[in-house]
Amino acid sequence: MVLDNLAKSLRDALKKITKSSLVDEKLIDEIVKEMQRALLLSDVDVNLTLELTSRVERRAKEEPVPNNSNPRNHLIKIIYEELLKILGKPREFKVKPATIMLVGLYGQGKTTSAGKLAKFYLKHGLKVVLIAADTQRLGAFEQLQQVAQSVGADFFGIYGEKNSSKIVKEGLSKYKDWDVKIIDTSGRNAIDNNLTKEIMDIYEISRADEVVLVLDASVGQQAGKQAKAFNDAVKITGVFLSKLDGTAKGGGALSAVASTGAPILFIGTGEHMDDMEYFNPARFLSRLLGMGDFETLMSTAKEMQENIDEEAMEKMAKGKFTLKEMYDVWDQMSKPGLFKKLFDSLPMAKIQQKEVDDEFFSSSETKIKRYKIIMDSMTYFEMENPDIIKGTRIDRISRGAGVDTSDVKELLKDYKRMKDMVKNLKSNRRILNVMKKQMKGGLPENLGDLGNQ
Ligand SMILES: Nc1nc2c(ncn2[C@@H]2O[C@H](COP(=O)(O)OP(=O)(O)OP(=O)(O)O)[C@@H](O)[C@H]2O)c(=O)[nH]1
Ligand SMILES: [Mg+2]
Repeated sequence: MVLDNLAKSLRDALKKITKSSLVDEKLIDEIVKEMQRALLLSDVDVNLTLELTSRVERRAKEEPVPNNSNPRNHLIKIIYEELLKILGKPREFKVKPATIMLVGLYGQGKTTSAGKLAKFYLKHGLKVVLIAADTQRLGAFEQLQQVAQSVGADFFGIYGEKNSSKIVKEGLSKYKDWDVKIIDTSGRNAIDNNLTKEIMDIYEISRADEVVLVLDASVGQQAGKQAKAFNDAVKITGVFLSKLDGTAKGGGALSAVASTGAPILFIGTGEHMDDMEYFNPARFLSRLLGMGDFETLMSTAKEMQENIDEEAMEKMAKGKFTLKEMYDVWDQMSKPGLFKKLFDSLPMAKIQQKEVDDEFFSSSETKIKRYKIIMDSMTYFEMENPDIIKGTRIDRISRGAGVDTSDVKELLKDYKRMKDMVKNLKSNRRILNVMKKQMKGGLPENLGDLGNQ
């Protein structure tokens, strides 16, 4: 995980709180000191650190503990809220067709991040082209070409061409029907007029939807100065904070960039093309503190109560999940969007979501009808024991239902996927139960309960 040291120190502090028998001034002072140490070591600005910790101290000592909480949970909540403030506000980011310019100084990670973004969009099923508009760096053309190849994106460049605007113009015209165009631009040693002009020219031509500044997090709070300078010069729409994996100064970089008001959109967490995350401050902080996906859990618990058919879920979460249950579930699934909503709202399900495409959830009426017909051709025993449905049984069932054997196989495949999701649902159920219990106390009493799931 990124920011290992900071995470460990903050988690230790929180553990100390949960283990203490009493929240008194001595404990608050100790916690405040530990937080200061941890934040300063992570290169967070001294003033920012002192402001943050004095707010924690004042609130912890002065604010009355709400009736529905207890002193320990209240202190943890204050720490969470104050840390969240220094991470900035999330900017809504939708995966949709876009032209994106990546800008930044030499070696910040522009080309690598361009590849990561391309892969991210490709995974969402969009058509992506990478445009090589870096005319400064020797070998920039080949490097981006290689990156494009490795992620499976299209590539456009004009070898030897020094006019970046010309490259962008031709690239955008040739690939105008592509969903996402990502432009890798030239770096410089520092922001100067040449760089500003080049960026502005490319912006004029491309009318880019996003001008994303790529910043190397290993410079710590200095990243904030760069963000401000770029924002003043060319108006960026967001920041891609790269190399957060390899630095102890990440806290400084994150907080300093956030304090400029430029939203951090993505973080780079390694050299590989998958090492990128969309940055959501609350989610990031919850994970850092080992609270599980706290925000999501909170909203999930609420949504569960509002939207989810508890009874159906209860049934699924208990006991086995055979084709019989699946048959019942199809009725639920025919309500548009219900299942997707259910799985979307479960934090752990996100892991699986990648494998669960929309098509699966929006299963058309015809598919459901076909599945029901197929299941009608099965024996009761087969419905209860789907694992035995192989070879000749598949032949018999498909003949009986008047469908192709591949339809039966497809049904079995969907069943397996659902079964896996239900398994997942059970572990989520555990988390939600912990949540429900703890919600009365404001925050999870025992962080380990959530952090380790
Ligand atoms: N550990 C780690 N390394 C990264 C990350 N992003 C980029 N790098 C590495 O940083 C180095 C520079 O990355 P590039 O993508 O070439 O940077 P650039 O901004 O395009 O550089 P120029 O084209 O020279 O201006 C490479 O060795 C990358 O592998 C990251 O998130 N984590
Ligand atoms: Mg480059």
